[in-house]
Amino acid sequence: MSRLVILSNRVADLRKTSQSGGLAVGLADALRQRGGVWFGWDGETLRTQPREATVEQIGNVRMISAAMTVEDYMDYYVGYANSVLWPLFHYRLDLVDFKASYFDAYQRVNAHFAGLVAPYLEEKDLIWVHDYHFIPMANALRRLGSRQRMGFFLHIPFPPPDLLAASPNHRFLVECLLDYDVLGFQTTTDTINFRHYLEEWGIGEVVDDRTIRFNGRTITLDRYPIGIDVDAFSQMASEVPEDVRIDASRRAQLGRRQIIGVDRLDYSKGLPDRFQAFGRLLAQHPELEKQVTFLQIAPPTREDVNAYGDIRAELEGLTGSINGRFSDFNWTPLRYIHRPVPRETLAALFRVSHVGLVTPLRDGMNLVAKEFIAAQDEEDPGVLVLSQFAGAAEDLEEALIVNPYDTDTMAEAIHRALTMPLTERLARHGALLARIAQQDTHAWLAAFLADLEVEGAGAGPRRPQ
Ligand code: GDG
Repeated sequence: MSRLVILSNRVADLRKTSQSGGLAVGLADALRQRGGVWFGWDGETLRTQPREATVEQIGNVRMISAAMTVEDYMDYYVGYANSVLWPLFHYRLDLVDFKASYFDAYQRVNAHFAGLVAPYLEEKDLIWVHDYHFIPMANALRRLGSRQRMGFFLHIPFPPPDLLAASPNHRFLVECLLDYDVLGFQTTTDTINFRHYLEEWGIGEVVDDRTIRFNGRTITLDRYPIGIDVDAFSQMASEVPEDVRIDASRRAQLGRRQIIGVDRLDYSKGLPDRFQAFGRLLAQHPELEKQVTFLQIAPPTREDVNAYGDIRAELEGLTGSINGRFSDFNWTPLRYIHRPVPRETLAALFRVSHVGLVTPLRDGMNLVAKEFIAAQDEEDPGVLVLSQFAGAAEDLEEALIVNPYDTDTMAEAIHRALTMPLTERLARHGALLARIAQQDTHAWLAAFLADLEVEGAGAGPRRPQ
């Protein structure tokens, strides 16, 4: 079995992966099984560029992490990655800030990181690059002479050709993606968008749904829907901590049901529209007074990007106006937590909630949707309300699927979820649970690595260096 080399924006702490998300655990397991390297940014910014990365050997895995300069952080991480690619790939051209200095930094940092990791690569390694921060990584490594098989997985959506074409660097980005041997997307829609782009711009040759020829090489392209470790998460959710249990039983005594939302505070997650839908629900259904509460957990992220400050101010305003209008001395309808919550608490909160709201305006997959399903009590499950624009909606069709821009209909879907009879809840939840168990994190890893490992595929002549 070949060694595995993973490159991702951040590396997880291999000694503490039980505390992190399922993705980190899954990748760490795959690394331990095969041995290899995990490379990423260490989260530090420095005044000057350190020449070397920090290397730590943990069992058969070498963890390599590197700092970046303040300038690179501002132009590459805050700039190109999160003020150009993130909004562009989430269909938000209005928020994109194209700057030549951002694009320069993107290429510079990828080349620099490639130089740091290259000395640790072995000839037979499989190299797996993750996400939009590192699109040019294969190109940068190939320039340094790396000939290993390389795969790329995009965790976020791939936009339609016309949207992508708004970027001055669209051709560069796509040609960099074609430097990989395996290209993985979350959904069928993403793979269609990618193939359409190639056809419209006359780049390469689309041989069939899974195969592209480019510069004499063969590239495998597919959807690999990411999942969670269903058993581990439902086990965690069933161990409800004391404070969550007390809170839930107090609510039960009052006959009050809980709606829950958990998202990084990101404009792609559709939080203002969701808050408005909750306000609409209370206005349209006065009988719900004191019968329902909505708990939104939205920890801060990427606070150095301007658009994230705007969304925070908007949500604080909406929370105040909804609570000001509907609260009573013994009822606060909307509780909004702008801090991270421990994973164990989250899992238990999902379990004691009756409705899960996952209503992004655009999302690669959305793991919260899958975590909510896994956390439910199988005999008395809650209901998932899911945006049609989350990648997860492609497979989770038994959720109540909503258009997050349509607040009236979203409010009605929440009402339907709150009043759904047990038999319907059981039928929907059973189907959803089976689906997420089938498409779990192990299936995702196995499918991607099987394509990356295929002997001979993509081994045609490389692009001239
Ligand atoms: C990207 C793509 C794709 C959230 N708040 C807390 C917390 N979380 C955890 C959730 C979940 C994870 O963070 C978020 O994952 P999502 O998939 O929902 O969204 P992104 O962060 O945007 O992830 C997405 C994903 O990559 C994987 O490919 O699905 O589409 O955008 O696990 O539970 N965890 C803790 N405290 C919090 O307050 N502990």
